[in-house]
Amino acid sequence: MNGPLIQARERLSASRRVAVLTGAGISAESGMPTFRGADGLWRDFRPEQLATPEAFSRDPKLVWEWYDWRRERVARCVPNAGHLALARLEHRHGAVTLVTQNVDGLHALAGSLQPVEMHGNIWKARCTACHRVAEDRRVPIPIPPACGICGGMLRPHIVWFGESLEGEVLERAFGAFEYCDVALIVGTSGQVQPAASLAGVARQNGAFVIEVNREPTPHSALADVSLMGAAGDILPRLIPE
Ligand code: BV8
Ligand code: ZN
Repeated sequence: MNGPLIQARERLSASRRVAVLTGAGISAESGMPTFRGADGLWRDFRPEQLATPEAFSRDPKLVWEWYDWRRERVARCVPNAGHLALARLEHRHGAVTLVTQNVDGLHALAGSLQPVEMHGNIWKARCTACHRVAEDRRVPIPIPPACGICGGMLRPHIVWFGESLEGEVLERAFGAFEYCDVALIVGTSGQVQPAASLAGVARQNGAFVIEVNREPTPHSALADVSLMGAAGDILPRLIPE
């Protein structure tokens, strides 16, 4: 482990531009269940069943109950050493773009300046009528919540399966991985598109790819260095205080 970790640390400190992609694994040590782990979110439902516009139009109450349950869990979570190490990298390095698939807001809480939240944010709600987006931190949230402006029904401001990501988000995310010289992929199973394509984009542009995960993933084949272990343990050694 030490060889690859030292190699990764040296590459990171010598890099000009770093692109980071995180997934649910970086929040696991904060107490958030991952999507596809054994304690996955709402075991009896698969995210693909609930996190869809069809599920919401069919049963908005059930979908809001799921998000209310997750918001209540997220509200009790604090950033862990992995989130803090990435925030340290941003403040120390200056040219870091952090892209996350997570909707829990923990990177911002850890001090990351402008995390690119590819799939939205669980603390934001969007009106299905006037499309106004606002932060809403009520826990529990009245179900279904109504827009304060027009009374329309609110939905989570989150990208569901089958929904396109915002253009500006895609530009920032793909731009970061196209031009980075080091890509750091942390705590993601690499199942969900288009996030799962970012590491390959970095590889194609000749970047040095570092993976941090508890287990091998599809990213491991294209990583220059695959550091197996918990993000909260590895990242502080990769980005020491
Ligand atoms: C889109 C919001 C255009 C919801 C989420 C190509 C082929 C097949 C299907 C598709 C395709 N292209 C598009 C699709 C459809 C779909 C898709 O990819 N489906 C998958 C399931 C195959 N993609 C989309 O619909 C996307 N939209 O492409 O628009 C379009 C439109 C229509 C039709 C086609 C294309 C939108 C995707 C966004 C979905 N929304 N989240 C919510 O959160 O409520 S995705 C959801 O999965 C979460 O955001 C989550 O972050 C994300 C990815 O999961 P991971 O983060 O990787 O989490 P996971 O549990 O899987 O893995 C955790 C990892 O951590 C593991 O590897 C584990 O080992 C590791 N780990 C655990 N503990 C630790 C750790 N590592 C380190 N330390 C630890 N302590
Ligand atoms: Zn409205």
